[in-house]
Amino acid sequence: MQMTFRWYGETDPVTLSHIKQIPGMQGVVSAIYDVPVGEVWPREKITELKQKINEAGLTFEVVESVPVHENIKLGGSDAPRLIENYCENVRRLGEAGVKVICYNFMPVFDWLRTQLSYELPDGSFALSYFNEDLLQRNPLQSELSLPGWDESYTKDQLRDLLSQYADVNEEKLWSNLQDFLHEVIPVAKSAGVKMAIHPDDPPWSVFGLPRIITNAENIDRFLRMVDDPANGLTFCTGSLGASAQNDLPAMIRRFGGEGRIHFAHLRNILRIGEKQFIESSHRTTDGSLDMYEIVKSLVDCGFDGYIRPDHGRMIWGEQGRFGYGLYDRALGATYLNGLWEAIQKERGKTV
Ligand SMILES: [Mn+2]
Repeated sequence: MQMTFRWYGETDPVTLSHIKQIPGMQGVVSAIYDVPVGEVWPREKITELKQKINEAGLTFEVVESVPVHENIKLGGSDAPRLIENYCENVRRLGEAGVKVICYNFMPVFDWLRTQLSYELPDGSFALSYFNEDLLQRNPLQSELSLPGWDESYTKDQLRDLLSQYADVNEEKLWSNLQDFLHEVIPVAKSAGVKMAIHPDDPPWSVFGLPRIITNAENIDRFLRMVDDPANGLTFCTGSLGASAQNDLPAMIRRFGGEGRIHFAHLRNILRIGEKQFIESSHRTTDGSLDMYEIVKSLVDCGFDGYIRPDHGRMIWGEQGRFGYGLYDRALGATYLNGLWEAIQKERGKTV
């Protein structure tokens, strides 16, 4: 296992030297943020980013994310050109030593929350999701954007995009995903890169849009579409765990056992009813997910990929990018390292 931390580049209030000071931190997960979605990333930008991270004593082997252009998800007429650009990015990242690319195939919206600063009883602030609040919102009335998104839209762009999705049901989205995988996976394979799809967050339909990477059955269907280790998963516990139907340790044993989990986002959430949750601290007793069982399942299937503590709360007065502050994510990494060491030693393995 390699412990990593997401970093948003020079504009991120969290610095590389702070990240390096977190015990056991080996690498940074980042991306090129100033090239429009669908375009090819210049080699110099990739090299410069890698150099900066390496100079801080950290590796750069995971990219999160190379976003998939909406016209690929829509199956638009320019999808072949956009997929070719995507393949070129995969080749260039492979040349730069990147081993895993995280991406998602969620229409229009990336992860969605209804509150970015939900105050917990201890005075810390967390991201939260209440479906009732979402249903009361009309995405066309307010400009929706979240700090973790790769793209945000103006009202006009959003209206246009949502109308284009009117004909895209789940089966159509599956078929567009298949077209994407058929082109991208062989390129990834020869570039020495493993593609790792991020599950839909939350794992249900929002604003009537289809969402398909949501449960074990659908993940199995996804893996079979191109049955190759280069076609794998980012196992995000907070996303999949928002649905009580998902048995996360069982899913890890099943898909990790097949060598298809390349990257894990480990965080806890507190489910407080159907389609309602708060992003709690990482500790098992603070949320609904058994983090011990989750880490144990990863150890037991011989997981040797990358892990990162996912979102954290805002604590100790920190101001910054919601979900991506330094302190609580650093505590999360330390907790996960502790679980990892204990379970490895319990199994008679070295850490
Ligand atoms: Mn995640």
